[in-house]
Amino acid sequence: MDGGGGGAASGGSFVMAGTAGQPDAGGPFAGGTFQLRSGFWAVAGQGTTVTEADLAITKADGPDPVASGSLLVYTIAVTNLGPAPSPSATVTDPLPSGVAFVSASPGCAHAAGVVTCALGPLAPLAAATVDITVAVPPGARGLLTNTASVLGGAPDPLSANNTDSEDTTVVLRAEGELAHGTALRADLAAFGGLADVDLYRIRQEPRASYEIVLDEAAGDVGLGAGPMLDRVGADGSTVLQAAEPVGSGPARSLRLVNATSAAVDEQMVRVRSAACTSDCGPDDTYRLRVRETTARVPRFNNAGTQVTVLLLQNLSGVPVAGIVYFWDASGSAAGEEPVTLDPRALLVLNTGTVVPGAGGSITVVHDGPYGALAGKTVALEPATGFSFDSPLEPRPR
Ligand SMILES: [Ca+2]
Ligand SMILES: [Ca+2]
Ligand SMILES: [Ca+2]
Repeated sequence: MDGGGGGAASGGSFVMAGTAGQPDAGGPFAGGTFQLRSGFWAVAGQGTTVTEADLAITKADGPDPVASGSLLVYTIAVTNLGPAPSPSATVTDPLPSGVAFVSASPGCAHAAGVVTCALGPLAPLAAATVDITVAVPPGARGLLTNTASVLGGAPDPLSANNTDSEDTTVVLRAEGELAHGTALRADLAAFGGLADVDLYRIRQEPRASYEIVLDEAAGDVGLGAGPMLDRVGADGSTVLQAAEPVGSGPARSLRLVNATSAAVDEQMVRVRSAACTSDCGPDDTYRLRVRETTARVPRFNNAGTQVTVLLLQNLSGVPVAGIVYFWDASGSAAGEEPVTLDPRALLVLNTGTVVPGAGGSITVVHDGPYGALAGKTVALEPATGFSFDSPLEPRPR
């Protein structure tokens, strides 16, 4: 049917008289209403008007891998593969649990963890793209999977391409590394209203102890239950040890003792706030200071008739537990002795009972605050009445 002349007919009703058929395909068709499909080769078929529009969605992410506590952008593209125009296209994207919505392209709205984007009409072979920016939770690690789907305003002959999933690997991000002498200030601000988690790496040398003090908590960090300071495992979340309050304020002290003969590299120190779980900002700050608390006495000697006595005094108001390590002149382990000291107590240890006949140096690791222990060794030579003192001092680093 033709509207006449050289142009294509458009609009209007056409009446097909007689019997439509395609003899070599087995026709004729029974009578009824016929519509024309578009295209150069017009095909007559029976049924409703052909308005099928095959929408297809693809989802991409960036960056991947993404660091915990940073922003992740999902890019969603919808293409109309035709043949008919799609009067509308709506993308629905339920965000992975834990992430926080930050922003999205115009036409998108966020409610209760679901982003919905109205893309408007799409002509055949036209495409539309939207970006959705989310915040990855601080302290998170693992895999995020996000599936988005599209629904068009026209019948879609192929539903398999109406959803697409994207995986994103989240790697744990540490703020930095702590070591003896570290003094830093940081905040608990995070993207998307999430609760911040600050993670710090710390290398614990063999047979060494450390104190990490968090103080000068400002803003919300100092409110309510105050800051939370923990030693955590390599996963950044398994709590191995919680800090103790210092006094009645928000200051905290975390004291680490590595009593093993191997360095511990994988553990981390974690800072969070009990008070601001959703509204922390750049004004919510704290100070972190690190001291190695391992102490050292350069000399003891139990050779011959000499006997060395170790005196340790707990200068602090808290009980202190520690281990005294004896090292021979070549630096090899010669013995060890656990010690406990009540607040302000004095301990006298005859080292001749622990490492008889040996001589060398002593180190002391303990779970007390930095500077909690004072002491010295006194080497006595009974034959001459001569004595020699060596002071306990911080281990040089
Ligand atoms: Ca489709
Ligand atoms: Ca990916
Ligand atoms: Ca932070």
